[in-house]
Amino acid sequence: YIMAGPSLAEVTRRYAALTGRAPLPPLWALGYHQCRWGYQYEAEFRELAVRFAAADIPVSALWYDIDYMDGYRLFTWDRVDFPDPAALNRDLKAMGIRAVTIVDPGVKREPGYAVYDSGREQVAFCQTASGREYVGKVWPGDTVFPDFTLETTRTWWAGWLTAFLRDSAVDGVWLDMNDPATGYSRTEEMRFSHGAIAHDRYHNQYAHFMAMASQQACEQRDPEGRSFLLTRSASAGTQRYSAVWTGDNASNWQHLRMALPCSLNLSLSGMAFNGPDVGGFMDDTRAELLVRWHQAGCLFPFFRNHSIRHSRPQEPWQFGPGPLAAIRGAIHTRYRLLPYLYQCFFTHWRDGDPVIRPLLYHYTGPEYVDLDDQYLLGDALLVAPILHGEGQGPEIVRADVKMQERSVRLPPGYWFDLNRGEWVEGGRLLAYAAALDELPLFVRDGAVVPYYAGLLNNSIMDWSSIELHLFCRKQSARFEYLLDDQVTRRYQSGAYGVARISAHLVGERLTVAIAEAGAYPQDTVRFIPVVYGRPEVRELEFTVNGRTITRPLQTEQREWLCRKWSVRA
Ligand code: NBV
Repeated sequence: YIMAGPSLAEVTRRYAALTGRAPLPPLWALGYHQCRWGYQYEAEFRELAVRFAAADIPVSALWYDIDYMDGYRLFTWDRVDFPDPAALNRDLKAMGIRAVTIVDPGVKREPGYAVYDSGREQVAFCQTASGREYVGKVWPGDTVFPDFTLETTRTWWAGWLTAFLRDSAVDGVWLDMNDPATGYSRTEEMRFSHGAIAHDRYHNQYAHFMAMASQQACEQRDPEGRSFLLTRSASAGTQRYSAVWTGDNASNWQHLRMALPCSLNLSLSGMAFNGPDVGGFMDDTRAELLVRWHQAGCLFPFFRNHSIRHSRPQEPWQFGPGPLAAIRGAIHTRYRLLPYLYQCFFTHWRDGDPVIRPLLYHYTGPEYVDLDDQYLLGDALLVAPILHGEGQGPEIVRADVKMQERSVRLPPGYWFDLNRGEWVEGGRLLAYAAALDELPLFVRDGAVVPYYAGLLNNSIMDWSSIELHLFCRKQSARFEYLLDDQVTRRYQSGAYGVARISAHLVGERLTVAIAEAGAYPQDTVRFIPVVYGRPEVRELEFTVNGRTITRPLQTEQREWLCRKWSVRA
């Protein structure tokens, strides 16, 4: 296939059209996720929910790594450590916290274990050239591998997984070791189609077919709803079934810096829903690194804190009140901007544009070509995280506060600095210093940023009122807000609408017009305009679906509204 473009955006969109676009995720999957290899007891999960609430940090999902299983047997629970997983997960869900379990492909080779027996009976496992079951060595010991390239195997797998998700009240599936990792056994000997097809043919697609089978399970379990899967390996097109994370990184600054180009390249390669292990997986993280990692990652499509067993624990509260406040700020920023993030996913699904983008996606010039330490969320928000620690780069002290400095490439035009609350002129490289609790964040002139202003309570959110944060310096602002039920897959058959929003300022008057069209009921969302950086505005002329009201702007709406993220709640 040749994708002629000519622009990077056109190439990306065409590639996405060819290989498929990521569907809209369930809203909870866009929140903050807490994971760790080593969480092992029911009490730990209950305690996590309590600690998050006490720390005033929303969390949308808790993750079960391999230790929840009985002897690493797929689709089982260790009933000593988790006597009633369904009850536990239902309790968590009532608090707005979903459960995600790891599911590896390897099935314990153990006659009498029902999953193995039924797979063997259906000839569902990969074979060697001589027609024997291919045996690897993974967590449960001798392990066989489903041949996901066979439709019959996918159906068999989906049957087991559907029952498991339903019976244990689990909402998301984490696909690991699907590269496939076979331990000490030679991977090349694993063949497909009852031994007829050599390993190489499907090596790179093993995870792809596993994701396909697993998504089938999610849809069987909830035919109307949206699935959430996360996979370590993937191939072109896997984005149709699963999100991707970037695997086992390490807790150091170099890996934090690498997370940006890694996620941006995945994004350009169609994998719209992706992100790294925030905080770093291997080795011990540290306070400053953990904070900066949360800031860098809080606007990535996928946002999960994960670490290896026996490493230093890295939940947000592990390093005392200062780092906790800074991490809380980053996570709150995420939740406040969820409506904007959701819109970015929606346009990805509709048009193929990635959720996060290198600046090169929208701006041409040699200065953008190698720029991989800052990124755009959608086309309006520029994120330039601090990627070095104390003593590693330029540092200044302002009013007794230590700040790390970096340069930010601001494209031409005006940008609103969300930390300082002021307009800055772009078209230049800006030296920018940020305290530990600051993430350098800029909004383009002419942008509308949909913003969640309600209560923060894990994944329980009410999106019936949405603030429209308007950034008009020289430009009028425009936005297409896509409307749908946010729960089902009906948007895929056209059941969505669009609210066309435009805003401009003349003298003291702000004029905002919203016109809804398309296959979705009108007036389901109450939009509330909020203006940034224009203190002279006194009056609002607001037209929604043909009805106009004119009224003085409330003080709150006239003021600069970007309070520090953490106090916004
Ligand atoms: O299941 C344990 C880990 C998991 O935590 C990690 O995220 C995966 O990338 N898994 C790898 C297997 C351990 C390999 C050393």
